Amino acid sequence: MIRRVALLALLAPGLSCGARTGLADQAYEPASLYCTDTVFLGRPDREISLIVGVPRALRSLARWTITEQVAGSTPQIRSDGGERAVFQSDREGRYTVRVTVPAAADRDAGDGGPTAEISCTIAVEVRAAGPVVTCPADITVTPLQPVDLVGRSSGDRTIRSVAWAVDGAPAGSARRPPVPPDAATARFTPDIAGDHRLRFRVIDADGASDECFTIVHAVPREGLRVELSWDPPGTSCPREPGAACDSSDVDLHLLQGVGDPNWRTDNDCYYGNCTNSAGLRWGNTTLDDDPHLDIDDVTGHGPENINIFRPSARYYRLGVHYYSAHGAGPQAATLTIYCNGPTPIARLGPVTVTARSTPEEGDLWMAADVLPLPGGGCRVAPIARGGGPWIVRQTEALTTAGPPAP
Ligand SMILES: [Ca+2]
Ligand SMILES: [Ca+2]
Repeated sequence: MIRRVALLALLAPGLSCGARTGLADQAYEPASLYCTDTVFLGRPDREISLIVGVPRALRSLARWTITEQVAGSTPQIRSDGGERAVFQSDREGRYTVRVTVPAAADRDAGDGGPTAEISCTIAVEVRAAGPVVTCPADITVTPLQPVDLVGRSSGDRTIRSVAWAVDGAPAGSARRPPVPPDAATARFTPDIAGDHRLRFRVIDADGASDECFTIVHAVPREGLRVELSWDPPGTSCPREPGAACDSSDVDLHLLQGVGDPNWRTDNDCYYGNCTNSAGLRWGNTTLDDDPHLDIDDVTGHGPENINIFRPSARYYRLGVHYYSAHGAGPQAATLTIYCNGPTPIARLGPVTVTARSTPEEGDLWMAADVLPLPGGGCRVAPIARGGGPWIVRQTEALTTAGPPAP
């Protein structure tokens, strides 16, 4: 809204004092000033342009002054006498700026009598802007491939905290946050395949906050990838202590060949032989068809992953062994199987396994036989007995033939 300050009342004394006798034959220009009611918004220590309406004949005569200011502030205003001025202040709050002009252009032509002036005021609100954050673009990597993240933020106030966190993750992920979790620059490692949604959040000294998200797509490239997790995922000890925390140790096994009791031999990829860089040598002389166990999780709930980049065209058998409870009870194990792609071919479980006094007495769940297909993909044949999962004690699996090939 525009407010017109028409000051005929102020003009009257000027007219009556005879100050403009030199221009007696010239029509008087009505002096008027336009000040907006709209509050001008600025930010601390940043210039803001102010404008009012000044009659053309007075445009070099405007006087801009700050009449109300925030305690302790040092506002500044700069003008060349025209209808525009530049304002800046260092503190948040409300300021009043007065613009004053002579009542008419010929004010100095008179007899030294009192000079009539007109003025109006405008309001300026200086307000700090809260943080605005920017996240890195979404990115696609393979599982366990680290991603360097840089979150950016801008704002007027001091930043009190920044944090990276896992906002969403595939089922079975341990949801470990980027490292360090309290810095703008951090590194994240997706522990399993799927979409990991990361949140970057910034809070300033005034409590204002902003957040943004980056999705890390972890897409497996292996011809066969098996992920094992057990309940409840993401509560490994001692990294994330809590009520649900325990250090149960369940192990993933991948057997080449089906039917023979070859568990815990070099026909079985497991923690005892499959984690180091040398690994096992299966198939032909190339490394592509050799198995690898990414992680042996001994203090919580997985995941454990076994991969073969280019598996052979033969059956592999998947086993889950509850090695040691470490004081925890039975665990519900889940397997997720990928073959040449981002989408799981199969999910098996959850199946409850139990640990006993020795690892050899612990449950071994013979979960499924998997046949990689020549054109990519796999055939997954879950193993069942009596309508339920096929579970034996490990000692039995080591000495007797297992279920037959599909
Ligand atoms: Ca383990
Ligand atoms: Ca090989």
